[in-house]
Amino acid sequence: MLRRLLCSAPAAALAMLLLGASVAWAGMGQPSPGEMGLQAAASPVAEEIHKFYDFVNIIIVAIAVFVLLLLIYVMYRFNERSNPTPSAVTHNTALEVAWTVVPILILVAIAIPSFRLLHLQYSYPKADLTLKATGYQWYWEHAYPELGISFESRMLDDASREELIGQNLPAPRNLAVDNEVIVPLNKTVNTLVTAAPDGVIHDWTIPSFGSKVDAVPGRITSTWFKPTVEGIFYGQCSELCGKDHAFMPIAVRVVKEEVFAAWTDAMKQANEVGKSASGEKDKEKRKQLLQQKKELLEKAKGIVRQAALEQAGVRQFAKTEGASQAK
Ligand SMILES: [Cu+2]
Repeated sequence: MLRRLLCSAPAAALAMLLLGASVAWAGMGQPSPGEMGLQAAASPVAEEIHKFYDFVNIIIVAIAVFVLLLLIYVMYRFNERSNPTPSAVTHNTALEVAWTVVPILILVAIAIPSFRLLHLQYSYPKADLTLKATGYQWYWEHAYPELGISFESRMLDDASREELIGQNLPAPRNLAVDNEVIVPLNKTVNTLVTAAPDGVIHDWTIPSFGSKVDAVPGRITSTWFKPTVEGIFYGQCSELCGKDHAFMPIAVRVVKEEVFAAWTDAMKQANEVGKSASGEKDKEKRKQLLQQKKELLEKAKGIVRQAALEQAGVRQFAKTEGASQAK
């Protein structure tokens, strides 16, 4: 009960106002225990979402407090004891105009920043990189059409997570995946999202980027983000899609530009070698090429692992410093 009370939006907003920070209680890139509010922002769109959320919360709290005070006043001033002969007035034109016009003005005040935010989300800036996410039952495929790279991302089972945790790499339950999406820091990424033609609707979401868009079979939808913080950012399929809906997380790792370049190089090479392996008729040679491909993929994984280790030492889960960094 107390928790529900604490989690109500006006209470949360009041708490935020008192604390002077909107994101202090939430982690960045993933949910944190006892979290209130939104996950910390790591992209321009997410920052604007936070500002809008705070703004609307202030209005909600003001209205709730106003109505509460009014009710208390009426209860004391107009109860039977203090006001034995009630007034017979039924109309007051000025008051009626006011209680119609004031809510309209409040709605207009909310609409203006709301449309501005919507415009920001749907006015795609020039992209530095295109990512394509395809939802399957029940995993994601991620591709970089310009670079000729593509791979599947599946949720890690407990044994694989334990292994990573043993190497001091964070691998949260129901969020960690085998192949993370790698993107460079401070670059605009346009994400094209779709689902398997014979599949169902999914939704590609990363809360800290303010990115959320349905993956619809036979259609391409899109969302953009420009990550402003290094690290790992998790999301989950956000459209009820079937029995394993809860087990198709999305993980995006933001790395330095040079790390991204090294990773794409290895992935591209692996791709080329893989192609020549499938065209190779000589069995022995093909085996060699496939081995080479495996080594290149391992190299790419190693680059990601190295970046992950460095990032894990730096920050970021449920810390206020992550939030101030994002501002
Ligand atoms: Cu799904």
